[in-house]
Amino acid sequence: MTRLSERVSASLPSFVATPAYERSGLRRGIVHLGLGAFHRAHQALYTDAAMAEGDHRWGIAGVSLRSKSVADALIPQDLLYCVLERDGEQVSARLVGALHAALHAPSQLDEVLEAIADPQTQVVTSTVTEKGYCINPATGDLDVADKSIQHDVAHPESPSSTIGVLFAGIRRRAPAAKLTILCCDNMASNGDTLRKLVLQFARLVDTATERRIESMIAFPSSMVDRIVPAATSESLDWAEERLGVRDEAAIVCEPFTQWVIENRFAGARPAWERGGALFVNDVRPYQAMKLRLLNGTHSAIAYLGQLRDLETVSDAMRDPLVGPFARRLMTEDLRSTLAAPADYDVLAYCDQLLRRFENPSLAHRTQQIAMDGTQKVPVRWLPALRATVDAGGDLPHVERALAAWLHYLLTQRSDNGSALVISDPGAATLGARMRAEQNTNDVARAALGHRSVFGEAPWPDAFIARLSKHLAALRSGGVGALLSRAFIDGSLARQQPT
Ligand code: CS2
Repeated sequence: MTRLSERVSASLPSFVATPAYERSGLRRGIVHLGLGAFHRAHQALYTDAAMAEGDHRWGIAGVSLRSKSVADALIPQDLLYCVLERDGEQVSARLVGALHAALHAPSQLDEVLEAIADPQTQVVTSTVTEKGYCINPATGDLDVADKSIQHDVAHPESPSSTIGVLFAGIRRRAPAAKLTILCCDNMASNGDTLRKLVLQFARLVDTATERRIESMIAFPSSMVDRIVPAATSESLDWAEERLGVRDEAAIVCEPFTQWVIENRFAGARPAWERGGALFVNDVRPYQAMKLRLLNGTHSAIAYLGQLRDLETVSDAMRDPLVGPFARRLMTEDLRSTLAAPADYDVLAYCDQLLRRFENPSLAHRTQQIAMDGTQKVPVRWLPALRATVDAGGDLPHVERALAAWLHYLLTQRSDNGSALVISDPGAATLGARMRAEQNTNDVARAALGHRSVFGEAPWPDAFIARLSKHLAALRSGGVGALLSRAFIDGSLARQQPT
């Protein structure tokens, strides 16, 4: 089968929209760290739209910080790839032309640092996942015990971590050159958080650069949203059938996309609003809404789904226990903890989210979302839970979801006994703490004592007792006992108008 390239792009089927600008004029204006599927299906598309009217300044130098596989897939394709948006039988597609380079930091570090230092680079964006920032999830501080941070502090010219690479690139920039660093990962106040991490790193290495970061670099926050399952051989084959060419970097994702960006840039920026991005003064209400309602529910679906051997989110949504539970977790518990952005119909937003989760054509694996829970849970569930239980209240669904996550880490088995793959570097110590205890009350206390996830402050006894009860239900009868009919029906009854 012919491989996608500039040469064959003219013969793509007519349902594939192609870049509305001349790629030969493309200049580099953005460096992106973390060239995974999410960036390629999200920010790169907005950048394509921003260049549609001939502003060629925003070509993206995409950087992979670990694996070379994305660069290897893209380079033979002249850095072109397709995004196929799929909902049921409906498909639309776009050929994306915004990439200017695909770099592999471990083998091309100098080129990466030069790209960040280049005065034409106005914006650095990042999607490196939560754990890619070497953050202590409970405090939001740089994890100075992390091996890659320790290495990069000792050898700041040859960094391997995201923070170390950012710092080394900034250090090479001309002192008066402004720059905007835009974090696009699922963390609350992600811009402020990244700024804090970079400054904490700089303080350990060189305070002159620290001062320059403080005065010359803007770190706006942003909320990003699009469900982008990892590519599989099936999704690549499916794309090939539709495209008539082989695209090793093709992405199949949902049609929905959203990007809300804090309007705080140090220099020039692409006109991402042409692709539908919304620029606002305060992104925090949008972030809280998305992180709690979408990502919070996603994580619950992921752990319950894993325990019940449900492979995808849409399988879980069809499950008679998990589906109704997910709806209530979102619309009752999590919604009650939010101050929504002005003029936002949160219930309509929830309905839309649940429909997105039901999309049967996405094959979004629960195992993918279940990854890195020790980073995700503190962002998605714990702020709401902490505020509620400290005020003497409860969040019955979130508390059950938390018990399910702990049980999943503890047993590493589904309710049917199949072995589960736990992919979370932070989970081993938490799992070991729990396994050292016998009765569920001690297990709950041991887990909540894991400070890098659950924070320093003690959790109320009443909450620990409830968590212990849920762990006991899971131990005796799995998810079926945790989400008993009586509970599901009871929470349904609570929802009825009186
Ligand atoms: C998911 C997110 O994998 C996960 O943890 O919850 O990647 C989610 O699909 C996106 O944030 C949707 O915008």
